Amino acid sequence: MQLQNDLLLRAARGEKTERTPVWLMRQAGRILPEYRAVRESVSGFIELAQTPELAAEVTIQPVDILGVDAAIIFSDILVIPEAMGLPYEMVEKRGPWFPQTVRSESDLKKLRVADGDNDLKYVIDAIQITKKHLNGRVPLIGFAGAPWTIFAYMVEGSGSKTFSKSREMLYREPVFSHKLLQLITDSTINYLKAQIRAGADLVQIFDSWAGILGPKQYEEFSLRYITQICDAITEAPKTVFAKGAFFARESMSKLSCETIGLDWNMGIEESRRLIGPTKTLQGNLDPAALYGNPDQIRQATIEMMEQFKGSRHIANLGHGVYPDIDPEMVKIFIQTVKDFQ
Ligand code: 1CP
Repeated sequence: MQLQNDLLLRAARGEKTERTPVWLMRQAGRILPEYRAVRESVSGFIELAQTPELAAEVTIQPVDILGVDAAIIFSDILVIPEAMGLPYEMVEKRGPWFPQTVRSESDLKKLRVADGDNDLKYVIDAIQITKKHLNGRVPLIGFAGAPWTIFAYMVEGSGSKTFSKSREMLYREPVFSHKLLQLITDSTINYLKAQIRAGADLVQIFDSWAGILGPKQYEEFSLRYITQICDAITEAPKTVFAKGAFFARESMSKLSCETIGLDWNMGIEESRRLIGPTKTLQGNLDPAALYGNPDQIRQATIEMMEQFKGSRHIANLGHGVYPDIDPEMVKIFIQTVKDFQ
């Protein structure tokens, strides 16, 4: 189906656009009262994500209510470990928790390479329903976690400030670590290809825990696998967002992806210099800027837009929108991007 608004895809490919497209990481499941209403009708996050009609409904809410130029499918990066045989729970107000972890060869033997169409059928169904309901209004973004970030949760068993058990594994068991990372990578490639077949117009890889590795380990245990994914996915444009990986920007310019996401600690002009002119950059307003008053938000957004001006850009925050941000302030950010000349 022909898209009515394909700004995101054209900006990703480096084509001319009338204005800069804008969307927000974590736009679907956090800030909207309309989301919370749907969320309260089910037992929790997992039931919502596994009910395709409802997942499609909350995916489209930000398009209707906020006016963003893309939808992102409502799911989580942790559906991959589950599809590989490691189930998770979402503990209210605390986040993900895995009853079992993966720390030995015998744990590894219990895992399988996920098949996107079968093991993650509920996401694939949700994408198809979302595409139907969107009816070509805006592109739909599919996503997955980067292998290193997924590895960190599978070894640790939950979120963590330091992910010291996962990082311990890289030092003590590098061979085991590479085996697990390869298994996650193969699953992720299957999953992203299935998302694109189902209708995802662009895919984003979230390396949320990139910044806790040093530069050398980041090359060996993360970028190597992101490279495999980018090389394998040729069916749609790819965005790589590696939070905190300021040290890897030059290396990332060699990835076969169209767009690189910047967090708000990364200088815009410096990033453009390090990455070069051949990638689109996405980001990177400080999510906390949306706690400001409307004038402050407009000014911060214009300052950001001026620094990107003239080069390939998709406007976004530098990380996911915080759950207690007022949706009216998000609308001011979006409108300011749309009005920017
Ligand atoms: O918010 C959206 O737009 C909906 C889709 C979405 C996405 C893109 C969800 C739903 N999760 C994600 C990605 C995600 N999940 C990332 C990568 C992006 C980022 O860095 O923010 C990460 C690291 C996760 C893992 C995760 N899931 C956490 C973080 C825990 C930690 O270690 O700090 C948490 C709290 C979740 C739960 C979750 N995921 C999504 C929702 C709506 C929720 C809340 C669950 C609920 O409603 O109870």
